[in-house]
Amino acid sequence: MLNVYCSVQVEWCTLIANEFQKAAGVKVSITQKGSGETIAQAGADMQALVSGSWSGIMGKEQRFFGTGRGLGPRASRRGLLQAGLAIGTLALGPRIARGQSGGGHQHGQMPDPGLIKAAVAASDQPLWEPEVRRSANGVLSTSLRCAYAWRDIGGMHLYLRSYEGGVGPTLRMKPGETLKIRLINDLPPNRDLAPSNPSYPHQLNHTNFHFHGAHCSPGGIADNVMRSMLPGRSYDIEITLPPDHTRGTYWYHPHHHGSADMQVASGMAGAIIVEGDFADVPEIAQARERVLLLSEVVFDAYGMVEDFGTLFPETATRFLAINGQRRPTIDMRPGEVQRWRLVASQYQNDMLLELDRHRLNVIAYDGIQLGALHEMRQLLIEPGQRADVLVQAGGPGTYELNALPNDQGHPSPTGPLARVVVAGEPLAMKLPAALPRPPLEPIRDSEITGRRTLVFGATEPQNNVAGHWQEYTFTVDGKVFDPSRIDQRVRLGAVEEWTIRNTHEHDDHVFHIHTNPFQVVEMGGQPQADRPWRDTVTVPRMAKGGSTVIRSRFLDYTGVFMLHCHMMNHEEMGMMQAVEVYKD
Ligand SMILES: [Cu+2]
Repeated sequence: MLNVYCSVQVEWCTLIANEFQKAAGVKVSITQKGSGETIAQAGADMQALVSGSWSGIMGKEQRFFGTGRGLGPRASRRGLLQAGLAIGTLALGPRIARGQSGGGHQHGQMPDPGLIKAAVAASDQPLWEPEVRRSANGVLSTSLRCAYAWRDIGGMHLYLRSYEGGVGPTLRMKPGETLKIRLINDLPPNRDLAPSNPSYPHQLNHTNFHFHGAHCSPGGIADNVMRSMLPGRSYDIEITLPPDHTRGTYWYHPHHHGSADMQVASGMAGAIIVEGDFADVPEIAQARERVLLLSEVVFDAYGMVEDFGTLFPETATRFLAINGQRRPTIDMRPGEVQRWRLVASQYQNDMLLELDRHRLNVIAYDGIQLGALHEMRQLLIEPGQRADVLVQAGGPGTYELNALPNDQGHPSPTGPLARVVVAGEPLAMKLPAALPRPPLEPIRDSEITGRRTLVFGATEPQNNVAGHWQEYTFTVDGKVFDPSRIDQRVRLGAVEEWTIRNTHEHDDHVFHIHTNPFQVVEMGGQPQADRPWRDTVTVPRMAKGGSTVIRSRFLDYTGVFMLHCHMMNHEEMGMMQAVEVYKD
């Protein structure tokens, strides 16, 4: 009797079991047990079988093939090899072609067991968009499983920490509704039990959940990034948006200090759409929507992300991707207008976007509607930001969406992101002539109740190019992050103007604060004519003016939340502060 322990991916287990029954001539029983690790181990075992380096089933007890008595006389190596090959062939199902591994909840589709070097084209596959999960009766109730998964990205076969086996699902909800998530942390135990230095990456399998850009409670089981969600356990998250919440494109990602950077760099991110913006603008309401999560793909020689050195050098990016695909194709009809929800889920660097012979017409930044179309030839998008753009297709042809050379103190990564293929019958669509009034009132001088200055700074190694991450320090107000310290105390109801200075000669930084959006008043000494509302903004290096001035209303929510640089290498090394909004 062969006992096969199986996680939620029952189809895969049944397949293996049947093949083994045939090949080895033993009875097989399936037990629902285990996790993504088990499946991954099975994948590794099968890979070893196929390559001929496999050394025995008995040693794998309690992993995938638990056996009480061994396999019996007919379990020949050749039989097992045939079984492995058969499974390997069968496993090249549709999910592989979409660059996604098996998500546990999607039955009826063949998961990617990680057996065979990807039979997936490295690029030029039709754009894949994440699964959509919607609210019903005022609640979006779902689960999110964090686990390792095999992923085929851009011709590379990678083994990464993931949500639901790949790019996180897109969550769609409305203002006033509640997001309820059961977060299942199926990552393996941490290798380190305690951090040697809280501002060095540590405990990479701890996680939590951050709703980036949400105006909501930062405490309790809401958008609380001080929570630790331990491997092997499950947690409830409950986030209620106020009825007047801004409507637009938001996103989620882990925010546990010590592991957030490694997890986001592995692709743990998903979009959240707060629905209902531009409902009365037919040109936008009729446009086909695309969710595009931008990312910088990094991995080590094992196809994994396990060491901070894999992501820290400024040249770490291997290539760029959208929704876990390298240079996918986006189909459009001539004249068609599409709405692209761009989410800058890349962990570290800026991207300067340009679509060959097309304009990117911005209608919202960071989930907050603009009052007029911003027509851009090139669009700079920084880690954490979002931009909703309308794209109107020109004549038939193929057009490249590229990340162009950009100087952020060091060169931003460049390369192809997608190809837009325009073909078929023309569509008579047009861009809106005007946009409705934006949702948030500008903050007037007379509203300001206080001012403060923050300083983003860094120390660098003598030889920057050869420098290792251990030689750097990233600080706010001269200190690295300390979770036991409150750095900024703000009275509930305050309306403040903050000057964020950047004393770092080498890099622009990216200021992000939780819970409340802000208006950008000045950047690099230049007054901002339209004073855009954002939740993430650049703070230029000294040579470019060295400061950004913002205004924010600290209304509705008390509690502790974070401000930090959204270049996540910097955040992880300490460029973060805790803010407490208190009630008198
Ligand atoms: Cu930074």
